[in-house]
Amino acid sequence: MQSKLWTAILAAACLITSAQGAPAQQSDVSMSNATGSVDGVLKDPSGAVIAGARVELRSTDTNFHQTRISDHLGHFSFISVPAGAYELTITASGFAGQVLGPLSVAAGAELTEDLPLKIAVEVATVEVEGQDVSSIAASSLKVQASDASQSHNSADMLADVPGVSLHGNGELATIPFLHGLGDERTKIVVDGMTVSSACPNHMNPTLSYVAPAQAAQVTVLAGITPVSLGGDSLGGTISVETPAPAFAEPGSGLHESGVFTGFYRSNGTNWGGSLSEAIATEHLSLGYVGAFTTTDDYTDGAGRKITSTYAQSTDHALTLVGQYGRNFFAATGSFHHVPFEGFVNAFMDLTHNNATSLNLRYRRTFNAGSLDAHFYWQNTLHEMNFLSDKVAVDGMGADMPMNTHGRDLGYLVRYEVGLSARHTFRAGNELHRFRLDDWWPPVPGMAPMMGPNTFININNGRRTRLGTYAEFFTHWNSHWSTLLGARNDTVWSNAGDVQGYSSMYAADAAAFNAENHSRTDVNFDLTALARYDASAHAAFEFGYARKNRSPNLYERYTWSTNMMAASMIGWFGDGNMYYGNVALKPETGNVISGTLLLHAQASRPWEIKLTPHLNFIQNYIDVDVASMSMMGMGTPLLRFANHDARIGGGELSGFATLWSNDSAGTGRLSVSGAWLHGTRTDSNTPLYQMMPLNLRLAFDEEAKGFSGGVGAEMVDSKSRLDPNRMELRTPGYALLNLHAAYQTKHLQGGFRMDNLADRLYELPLGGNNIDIYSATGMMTPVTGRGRSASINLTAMF
Ligand SMILES: [Cu+2]
Repeated sequence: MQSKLWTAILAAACLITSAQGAPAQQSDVSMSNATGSVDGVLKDPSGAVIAGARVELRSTDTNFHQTRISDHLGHFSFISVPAGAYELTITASGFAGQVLGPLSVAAGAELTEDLPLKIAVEVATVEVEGQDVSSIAASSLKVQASDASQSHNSADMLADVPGVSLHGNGELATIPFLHGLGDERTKIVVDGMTVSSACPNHMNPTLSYVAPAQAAQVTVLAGITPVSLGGDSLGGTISVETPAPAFAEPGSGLHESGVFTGFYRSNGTNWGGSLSEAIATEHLSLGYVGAFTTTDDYTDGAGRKITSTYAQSTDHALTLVGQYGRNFFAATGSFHHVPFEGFVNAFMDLTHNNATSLNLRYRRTFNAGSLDAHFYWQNTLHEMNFLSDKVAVDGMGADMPMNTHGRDLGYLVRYEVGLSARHTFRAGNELHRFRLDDWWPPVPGMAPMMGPNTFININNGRRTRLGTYAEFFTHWNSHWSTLLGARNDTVWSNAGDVQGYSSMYAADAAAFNAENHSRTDVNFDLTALARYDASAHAAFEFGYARKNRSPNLYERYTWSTNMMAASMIGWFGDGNMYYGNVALKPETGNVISGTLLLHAQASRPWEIKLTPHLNFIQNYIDVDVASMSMMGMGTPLLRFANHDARIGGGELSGFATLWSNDSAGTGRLSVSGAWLHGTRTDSNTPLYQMMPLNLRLAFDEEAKGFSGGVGAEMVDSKSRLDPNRMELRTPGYALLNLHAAYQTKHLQGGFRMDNLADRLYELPLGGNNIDIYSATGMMTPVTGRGRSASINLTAMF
C-alpha cells in the first residue's frame, strides 16, 4: 500500500508572492486591487517532472477560477490572482486527482511553502506525439464518438479548426490544407507514422488510413511548427493520436470496456459503424477497433445525383500495450480495405486499396526526461479503373487497369530532458523511406494507345528522408517563454527507367531514361517562437520559421507528355494533364506569424484568438504550361516547375459563454473565420486553389445531458483564379445546420441536419466534375451535398 501512495513535493514549493506591480495598499483589508501569483513545479516522488497536468486554482470564497496545464518542466503559473483563500486541484494523466489547500494569496507578503502532494499511481504517464506543444496557435481537437460518426472521413473532423480548409477528394480521402498549403505540403502523422500517397491522384492520403472511430485526438499546428514536429512540411503539421489504452486499477482484476457506434445519413444512403473493445490487466492492455462505412452517390441541392461519389471501406486495428514501471510499449497491427471509391473529380476510380501496417512504440521516462522510439511499416496495394458510373458516362464498357504498390518504412527516436528548472532540451532523429511502383497493364485490343506493353509510370521509385533536430524550450519567467529549434532533413530520391504502352510513347521514355534520376536535397529548417503571457487574460506569441518540402516521386518522375497518360497524373481534381520534372528543387517557406489570445475563465469563459500569417515560398512547386490545348480537349498540358510564391492571411476564432449555471446549463456562441491571399510572385498571378474568405458561426446549448445547436457556414466567391490551370470561379454561399443529442452514462443518441435549406453550391476546393466533362465536354466545379439528415447512436459498455 505504501508503495502505491507516493509522496511528492510541489517543488520550488508553491511560491505564493505578491505581484511586483500591484498597488501596495496593504492596510486596505478589502484589497480589491491587490493581486498575487501562484507558481509551482510538479514532480513525482522520484523527482521526475509531471508535464501536461491540469492545475486548477479555485477561490474558496469568490467565483474566481483558472486552469493551467503544466509545461515540459512541470511548471505552472497563475498571475494577477486576487488576494484571498484558494484551493489547488491537480489532475495528471496516470495520477489520482489531488486537492491542495487552503492556500493564502496575499498582497505585499512573500511566502514560500512546501506542500506535500500525495499521488496514487494508476497508470504510467502516456505522452503522445504532438501533445507536448505549448504553442497557443495550436488547435487541439478531442474526438468524441458522436463527432466521429458525423464525419465521412478523419479529415472532415477538422472542418471547424481555424486555418484548415478541406479539398474534396472522394468520400473517404478528403485532403486538409493548412494556410493554403495542402496535401503533401502538410506533414500528417498518425501515432508518429508517416504514409505517402501511393497513387498518381492521391486517392489514398495519410488520413484516409485512419477511420474517424480510430482517432482520439487531432492536433493542428498551422504555420510555425516546432522543428520536433516538422520535416517535409510547408503548411504545418497535423498529428492524429489513437486512444490511450485503458489499464486495470491495481487489485481490481480484469478491466473490460467497449464502445459501439452506428450511424445513418439520408443523402447518399450512407451508413456504418464501429466497435472498439479493450481488455486489460494492470500491466497489459489488448484493444481492437473495427470500422465500416458504405455510401451511395449523393445528391446536390438541385436534386441531381453526383455520380462517382460512392465508396466503401473496412478497417481493423489490433493493439497490444504494456507498461512496467517507467517503460511503456505498444504494438499496433492494422488492415485497411477499400473495395471501391468513386472520384467525380478524376478520370479514374479507386477499385481496390488494401493496406497492412505495423506500428511499434517504446517509451521510457527518466528522472528528468523521456525517450520515445517508433518503428513503422506499411504495405499498400492500390488499383484504379472505371466503376459503373464512369462506364455509363463513357458508354463503352471501358477498361484501363492502373496499379500502384507503395511501401513505407520508418523510425523515429526522440529524447527530451529538463536541463534545469527553466530549460528543456529535445533532440530527435527520424527516417522515412517510401518505395513506389506504378504500372498500367496493357488493355487487349487497345494497342498502340494502351498496349501491347505495360506502361511503366514509376519504376522502383525511392524517396528516403533522414531528419535530425535539436530544440530548446525555455520558460524564462511567468511572462516569457521561447522555443528555438533547428533541423536538417536530407532527402535522397531516385527511380529506374520506364517504358510506354507502345512505340508511340518511345520518344518521351527515351528522353526520361537518358536523364540522371538520382537527386539529393539537403534541407535546413529553423523555428524561433516567443510567447508573452501579459496577464491571465492576454497572451501573445510570434515567431519565424523556415521550412522545407522536397518534391514527391510523382512530381519528379512522371514522364509522359501523351495526353491520355498525362491526364492520369495530378491530385488537384481538375482534369488537367501533368508530367514531372527531375530537376525540381525543394520548396522553402519563410513564415512570419503571430497569435494574439484574449480570454477569461471566470464564471462565463470567453476567448478570442487572432492569427495573421505570411509565408514567402522560394521554389514553390507550381506548373509551366507545355501546351494549352491538346487535340481540342481544352485542358492544358502542364509540367511541374519551381516558381516563387507568397501566401498571406489571417484567422479569427473565439467563443463567448452566454450563460452558465446549474439550472439552465450552458449556452455558447462560437466563431471561426479565415482569409487567404496567395500569389505567384514572378507572374503576379493568383495561386491555385486558395480557399476564399469564410466564416463559421455556431450557437450551442447544453443542459442535463441534452445538447443542441445551430451553425452557419458562409463562404465568399472564389474569384482569384490561376490562369495556367484554367481554374473555375465558384460563387459564394451560406449553409445552415442543426444538431441535437442526448447523453446518459452509457448511451448517446444524436440527430443532425446539414444544408438545411437544401442550397445548391459549388465547392471552392472540390475540383471539377470530370464525369460531366467526359459526357458533355463542359468543365464545371463539383457541387456539394444537398440537405442530409443523419442519426447516430453510441453505446459505451
Ligand atoms: Cu489511384
